[in-house]
Amino acid sequence: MDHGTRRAAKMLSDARTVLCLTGAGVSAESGVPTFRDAQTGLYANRDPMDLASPGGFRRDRALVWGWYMERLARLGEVEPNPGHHALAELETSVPRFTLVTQNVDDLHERAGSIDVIHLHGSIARFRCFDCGHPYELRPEERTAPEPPYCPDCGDFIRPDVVWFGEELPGEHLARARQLAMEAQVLLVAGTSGTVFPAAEIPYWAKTNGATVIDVNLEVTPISRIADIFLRGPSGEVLPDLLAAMELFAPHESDYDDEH
Ligand code: BV8
Ligand code: ZN
Repeated sequence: MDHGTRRAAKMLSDARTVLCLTGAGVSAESGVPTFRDAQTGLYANRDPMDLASPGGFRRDRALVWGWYMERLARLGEVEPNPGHHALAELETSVPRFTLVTQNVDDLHERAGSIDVIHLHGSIARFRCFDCGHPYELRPEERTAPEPPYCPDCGDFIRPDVVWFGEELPGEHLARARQLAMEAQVLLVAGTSGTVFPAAEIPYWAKTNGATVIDVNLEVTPISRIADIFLRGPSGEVLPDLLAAMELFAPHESDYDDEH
């Protein structure tokens, strides 16, 4: 086991409050392409930042709707990976553990994570663009070329995600900020730290004196401020981290000696 993993495991074992921030890199190993991965086919030369925006939807709702329906269909074919499962298990061994994610998939929940904050919404939820009326998509509407209409006001139905230029859900961001200010350890995994305000979380944690552990394939602005940078795929590094924590877990024998 490398020194960084051992140090990170010790910090996590000793911590009572841990906040975990994940990005698209955690879902990448389940086969969900990250936001920046080359868009495929029809979307190959489209800027995801434009597709994931109100203007993009208003300009070409059929194109944006098709992109989301394709991503939603792909989500139905993938499973949580060992990185998701490791985080779900970590939640059971840390007294206060919350997972805040930028991801719009449900893989953390499917792996068993309970206290999950979705900063950017959910690709499997829908609402009216104008009046916000929640909408249950019918199966046949998933393959329709255009989004359905809102039964209340007649505007178009859209994915209940936060698009670029749109505000994040205030209560989720406020809770994430509060937890970042209280956390003893912030564990970051699979994010480039380039999308704001989610990318502020590591800086809030640092301000509060938290130990920041970053798990990524590449060096990012977060790695640079992290106390421990564990380079590697989250699907391997996170389970290794969990296994390493066993070294510091109180064992029966520890108690026997005392009694
Ligand atoms: C807002 C939902 C303002 C849609 C997404 C400063 C402050 C506030 C805003 C801004 C600001 N500066 C700029 C802005 C505007 C903008 C922004 O941040 N732009 C950036 C690009 C410069 N922010 C916004 O517009 C936000 N809104 O602040 O509004 C406002 C204020 C008042 C009133 C009105 C408005 C809204 C941002 C939310 C956008 N929506 N998702 C959808 O998914 O369809 S963000 C989207 O990008 C995804 O959620 C994703 O998480 C995120 C990042 O993209 P990815 O690259 O895919 O993922 P990530 O960055 O996490 O990178 C992948 C990483 O994983 C890489 O580092 C890679 O190395 C690593 N990796 C890959 N494989 C693995 C791995 N690591 C480990 N293991 C592996 N196997
Ligand atoms: Zn409506």
